[in-house]
Amino acid sequence: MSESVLKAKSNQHNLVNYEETYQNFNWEEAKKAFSWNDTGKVNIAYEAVDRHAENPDKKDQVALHYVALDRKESLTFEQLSLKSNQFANVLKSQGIEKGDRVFLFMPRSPEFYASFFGVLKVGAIAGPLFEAFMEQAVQDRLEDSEAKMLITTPELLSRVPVKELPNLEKVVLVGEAKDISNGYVDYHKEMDQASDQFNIEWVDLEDGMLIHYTSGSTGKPKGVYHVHNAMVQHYQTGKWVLDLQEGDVYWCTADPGWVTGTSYGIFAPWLNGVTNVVVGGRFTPEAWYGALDDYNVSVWYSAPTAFRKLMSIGEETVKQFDLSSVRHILSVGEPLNPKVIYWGKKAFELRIHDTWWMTETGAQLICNYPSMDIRPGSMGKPIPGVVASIVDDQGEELPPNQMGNLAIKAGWPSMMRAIYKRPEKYESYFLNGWYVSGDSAYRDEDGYFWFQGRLDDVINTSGERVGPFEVESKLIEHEAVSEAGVIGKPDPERGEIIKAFIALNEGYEESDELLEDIRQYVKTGFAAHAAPREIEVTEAIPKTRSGKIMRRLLKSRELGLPEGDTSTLEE
Ligand code: 6R9
Repeated sequence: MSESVLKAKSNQHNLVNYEETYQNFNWEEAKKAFSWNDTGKVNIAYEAVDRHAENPDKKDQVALHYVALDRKESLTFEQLSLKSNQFANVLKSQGIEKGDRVFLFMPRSPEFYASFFGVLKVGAIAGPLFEAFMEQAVQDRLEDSEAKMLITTPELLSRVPVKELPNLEKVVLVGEAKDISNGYVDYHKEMDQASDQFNIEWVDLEDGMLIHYTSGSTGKPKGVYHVHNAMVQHYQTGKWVLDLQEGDVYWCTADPGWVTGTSYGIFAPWLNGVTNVVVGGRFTPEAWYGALDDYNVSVWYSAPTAFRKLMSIGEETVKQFDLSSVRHILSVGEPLNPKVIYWGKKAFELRIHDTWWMTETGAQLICNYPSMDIRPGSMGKPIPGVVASIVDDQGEELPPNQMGNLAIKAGWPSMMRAIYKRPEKYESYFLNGWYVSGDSAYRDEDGYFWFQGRLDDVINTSGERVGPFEVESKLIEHEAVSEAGVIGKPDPERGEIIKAFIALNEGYEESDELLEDIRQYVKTGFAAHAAPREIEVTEAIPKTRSGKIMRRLLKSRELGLPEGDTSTLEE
């Protein structure tokens, strides 16, 4: 691994000169791309769908390719526009008004996307939930948001404690609904009767659009509240970072229950008028490579956990598919290990571009651009229009190469506008004009940002600060290791010792020799103090649905403590 910089490959990208754009760009300028700049009328659903449906050159272009085990379907921009109009009419007839919270608890499907835009078209606020949530998780979110309506399927209804939710007036059932009595609405029946013409509700740029619940390190999930204005940044990052161009076929693997699945699974591609692929059902390498191949995907946005899984399967599987259409790959959600980038270079002959942002930030903030040199392990640089820095606990900026709080100058377009009903929680994110992310990082002399860890996960062993990610990254470079999760385990002598949980690649058996070899590998290849004193082999590392290693859970299991909120745990 001697290369330390990966150069940009020019012929397949729209290369934006980063330094120049950073100097000259302002968000006011970006607004000129939108119809509302001329008409004064705003709704993100109009800009993402109806605008293309009204354009004779665009309306018959496929907006959505949907594929799951038992279903395959495509919708043009015009069809998506008409279907969401129909659903907007259903919502109106059921008494939904501007500002109401309407939650969606269902698998990805064409109905999901039609409903989602229907909700936005009436000016209501959408709340997408992961389909795998169990009863308590559903209840917490519907209760806190005082949702008036839920759109779900008959299968998932058993996980909705309707009687415990006094604000919930209507439940729309998508699918064979048996018992349609008061309060329940049959999606297909109502859709069949609804007009496909609808006068969209024009809203204000600062009106509510979306709530995503996200777990903190303590307490109940927080309702992160976003407004229509976010579209400016979804659109612009779609151009700069996703490099979306006319004729692209784009696939973001994220579920809309996660912010990546809305900002970049819905808004960025459709605001840019690009064909969007949605793959339902479970992850298998064959299904994923198959989707890239079948739909000739050109731009692919996924997460390190998925890349690592594909990497562990080996290159033989890759070779069974024609992936030559893919020209740009991106990653988000957790640190992108250098090893994964080098694998990507080999497997796809492409760089994987890391991007950093959060539910609270609404859109990408620190990224690797197609035009930039990539330093594997770095998240890249702030996008134009965004000022990022490293600050101390008083909010004072730190010089290069010093680790501190990763912070962003408050005020970018897609920033959350509230934590629902918790103003003091919202305020607690800001310090001295900075939005403080809760991540620790440093910036090098050339302005590249390097992620170190969530602040609450940093390990202190014998006075040395160790970021679990760096140890995990090293561990998975060992040929036997496929996944790793690292925690600090309290130790009377050292404060904490490093304990690693690992999953082994196929063909490897656990043995004392192997574990010692892995330990030595970290010790000699990374740092002696960072070598795990304890290594435990497990089947799988617990992760959130968005692919983050749940170190908190590893730790409470290790210490025999209550597991706390596990609603975002992947099965
Ligand atoms: C979009 C999203 C946010 C947290 C964030 C950080 C971690 C995200 C990352 C990354 C290292 C990256 N994170 N991207 N860490 N490198 N490129 O993931 O939102 O689910 O709210 O998570 O995820 O710790 O603070 P969210």
